[in-house]
This record gives sequence, C-alpha cells and structure tokens, in this order.
Amino acid sequence: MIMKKRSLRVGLIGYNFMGKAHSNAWRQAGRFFDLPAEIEMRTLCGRSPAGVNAAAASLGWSKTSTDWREVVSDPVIDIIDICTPNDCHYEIAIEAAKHGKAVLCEKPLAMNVAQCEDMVAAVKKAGVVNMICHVYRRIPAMALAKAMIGRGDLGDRIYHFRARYAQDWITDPAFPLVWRLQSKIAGSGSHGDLGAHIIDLGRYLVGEIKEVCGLMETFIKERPLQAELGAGLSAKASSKTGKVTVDDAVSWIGRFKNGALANLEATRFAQGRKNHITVEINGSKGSLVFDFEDMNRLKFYNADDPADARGFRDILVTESIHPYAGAWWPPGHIIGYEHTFVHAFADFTKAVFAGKSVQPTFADGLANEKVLAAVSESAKTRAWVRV
Ligand code: SOE
Repeated sequence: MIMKKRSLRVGLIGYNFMGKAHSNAWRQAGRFFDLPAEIEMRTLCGRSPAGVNAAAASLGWSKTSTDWREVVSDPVIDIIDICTPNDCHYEIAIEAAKHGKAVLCEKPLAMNVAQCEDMVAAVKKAGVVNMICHVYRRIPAMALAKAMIGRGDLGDRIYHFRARYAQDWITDPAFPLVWRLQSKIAGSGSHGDLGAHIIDLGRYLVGEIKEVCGLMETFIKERPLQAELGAGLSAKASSKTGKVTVDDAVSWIGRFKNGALANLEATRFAQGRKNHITVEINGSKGSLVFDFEDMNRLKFYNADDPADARGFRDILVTESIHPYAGAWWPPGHIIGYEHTFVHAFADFTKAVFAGKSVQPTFADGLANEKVLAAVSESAKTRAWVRV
C-alpha cells in the first residue's frame, strides 16, 4: 500500500531506555535525512500515567495514553513502534497489523518461534510494512562491511564470522531481578537480548546459519527482587529474593549454509565491558575487524596488497561516500550509538511511504529466533542442532 499522506503519525509504546532512544530517532530522522513525509510524534503510551506524561513532555510527544489498544486502534496513527518488554511484542504487533499500521518492533521479535511465525503471518496478511529494530546493521561501518563483502573485497569465500557482545551491568550479585532476568517476560537472557544482535549481524553479513552447538550459564542463580526501576538499565533492590530464570552468558559455534564457521558469545558478565560488540570476518582474500567502542572505524586487511606493505588498514567511516555518513557531519566528525536508530527510522519511514518493507523485517526476526531456539536446544541437549 503506497501512502498518500505527507505526514506520518507515530504511536510509541514504552518509554524507558529504548523508548528514549526511539523518541530521539523519530525527532532527528527528518532533520538529517531527506524523507518523503513529515514525522509527527503523536502518542506516547505507558502503564503509569505520571511516568508517561513526564516522558512525553521531555521526549516531545503530543499526546499520551495508558492503553496500548487505544493507540493501535487510533485511526490517525500510521506507525506503531513497540518498545515494551519482550512478552508484549506479540499481542501489540498483531493488533497493530490488524488495524493496518506499519509496525516497528524491538528485538527479540517475540518469546519463541511460534509467536514470531504468527507475527510474520499477521503483517503479511495485513500487507503492512514491518521492521525489527536490529539497529547495529545501520552502523556506517557495518553497512560498509556489507558492501565490501558483497563486491568481493574479502574474496569469493568467507571462512569465519566471529562476534562477541559483552556487557557487565549485572555482575554484582546484589543487582536486582529486573524483567530482563525473568524468562516469563524476557524469554531468554543475554542470548535474546545481546546474542540476537550479533546473530542478526552474522546473517546480514555472511548468510543463513545451518547448524549450531552451544552452551549457556546462569552464574548468579538468585537475586534481590526489584523494588523500583531506575534510569537506563538501573534498578533498586528490595529485601526479598527470587530466582534468575534466564542465561547470564552464552557461547556457541556453528556453520553457515555457505560453509563459513560461526563463533559467537553473548554475556552480561564481562567486567569492564559496557556495550562491547566485536566482529571479525575472514575471507579468502582479506579480513574485516569491527569494535563498537570505536564504531566509526572499520579495519580491513587485503591479502592483495604488496607483500611488503600488508597490514590492517584503518578506515574512518565518516566520508560522504560512506553509508549514512553524508547526512551528518564533515569527515572525521564522528557519530555514536543514537545515530544507528536515526538511520533505521529514516529507512523505515521511506519504506512506509513507499509501501515496501525494508530489512531487517519481521521475517528476519523469525530467522534470528530460529537460531536462538536452536542454540538454546543445543545447550540443553548438549548436542549439535540444525536450525
Ligand atoms: C541491554 O542489555 C540493552 O539495552 C539491550 O536490550 C539492547 O538491545 C542493546 O543494544 C544494548 O543493551
């Protein structure tokens, strides 16, 4: 369905850490990218009336609601953006699709493969544009890596995809049992929260994954219950305790359909690692290396360089010819975390206007979920599992 409107109205469900990142991106996308439609930040939705009103005032939303059903059925809204905890994605996305809204959903897409399948079927049936928020695909260095691999800079074979996503915000055993540590709300722990992102990068850069063999660990099995949620990922503990029902860390190896080997790790127990994503890809003619803490750079080794001058070259991905970079600042004036959301939302807005979904779609969310499920099964059964 091609949009005729010159203005697209957004309803955002959820206003914590991700809600803030999404609000910023909705505000910035049309200011830095040439979009075919104006974005109107119409309604912010959340459970607490005081919380949602305060968030709307500071983040720039015109209206508020405490009832997501009211927002998804509001005829003036074109786009529903879902930033809630994982257990709500399913119901909200399906209802939004039924009401003909374009849907943007945080990752992981849902709690399990069956839910993801239903969500893919719902957006397909409704013919609505859909996207899952794996924003790290839109780091200019990652988009450049994709282009370089596509044009053969690493050769005609990829041998290895190695990726690690490491954080340390729950290493203190006194850190409370927030929703991200409860399987009934989050589905899984570091696996779906962090691992999903690097699985998505692997599929984006190298291809589909065929089989996996993994292990998972929950280092701290009991924690104080949450008394109060704070800003960002912080929370206050109460005196009662409860069981941690998700993984703290996961490691796995696997094989892509094209024969490349996968080696991935996601953990929230890497002291000193705050939001550390590293990727290394080795091909028959070269390698690429990326580190999110230095996200404006991509390292490239070209085996065809003269033998006495071979080595990793350091590409500062801020030239106007680089993906997304031209929309921002002159070369060398670097960008950060929040820009990845702006890039995704600019592309999504263009897609909604054109009536064509843009990657990563809900189908990618489903494909990622199948890998997550296969790794979980492998960790449980201690065997290789086909995806
Ligand atoms: C918390 O671990 C978190 O906010 C994730 O939920 C995001 O997906 C990740 O990109 C940053 O860390």
